[in-house]
Amino acid sequence: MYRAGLGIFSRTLVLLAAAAGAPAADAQSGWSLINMPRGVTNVSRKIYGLHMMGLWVCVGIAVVVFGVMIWSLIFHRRSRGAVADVTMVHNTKVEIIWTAIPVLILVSMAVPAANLLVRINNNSHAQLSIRVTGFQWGWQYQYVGTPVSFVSKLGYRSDEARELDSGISPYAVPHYLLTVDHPLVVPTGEKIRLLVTSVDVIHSWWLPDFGVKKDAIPGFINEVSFTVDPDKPGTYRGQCTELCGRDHAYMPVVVRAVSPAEFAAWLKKQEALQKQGVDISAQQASTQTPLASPTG
Ligand SMILES: [Cu+2]
Repeated sequence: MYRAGLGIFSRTLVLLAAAAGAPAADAQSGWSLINMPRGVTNVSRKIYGLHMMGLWVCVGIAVVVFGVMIWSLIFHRRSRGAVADVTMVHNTKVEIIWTAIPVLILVSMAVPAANLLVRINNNSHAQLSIRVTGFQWGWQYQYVGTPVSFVSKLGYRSDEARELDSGISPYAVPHYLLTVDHPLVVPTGEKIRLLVTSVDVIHSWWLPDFGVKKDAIPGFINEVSFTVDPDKPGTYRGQCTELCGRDHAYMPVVVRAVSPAEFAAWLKKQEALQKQGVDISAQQASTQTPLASPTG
């Protein structure tokens, strides 16, 4: 019997063990496994940079504060004959200094953070718009201005393995709970705008490698955009990140980024299928067998 919770717990342990033992050879190994990913978009790298800057500022503050504290505890303790120095109590000069320094630190972090927020929210000049609709439990993608629309649900193998008493080890399923039957396909190097909404409860479309996380709220359309690096085609995986009910853990987000030429060919094929009245969502995608599939 395999339970999802247990699987995730042991997977986390394996990741932590790998992180502690393995050298940081690339972005997806060693200590970087417990950090956020650098990602494959300009925005995701800027978010990563901001996060690292924040981390090092915190480390610096911790070293200084705990250093002074530990030094005081050891060298100025009462058993050593230390007597409390009260000259600093209600000392205006000292109070100005220890107010001004944190303010300066906060402002120096807030300026780049605000700049990045403005940049993240710039959804203008998108080359392609896709409507993303969350539902219990999956995603519907509709390519605006085309008849192409399909539903993306948990991959067949993951779905089978997650059943109680399925007898299938999650370890035997590649990308367990992170595969779908029909991934979203986007071109690299082009600005994609997502119009995110929901038809039932609040979901959230999250793709860490793109630096994208947007709530899908019924009755609202939220905008978000991203541009995948032209030299980074591939399959990227995320999840719904708003607790949305029983199967919240079983509605992953999978995006396949391909070259613009490959995308144009794919879109043309989907349009032709749709015109013939073929239900793309009902088709058995090649992703159902993720072992050998390049689309997975
Ligand atoms: Cu959800």
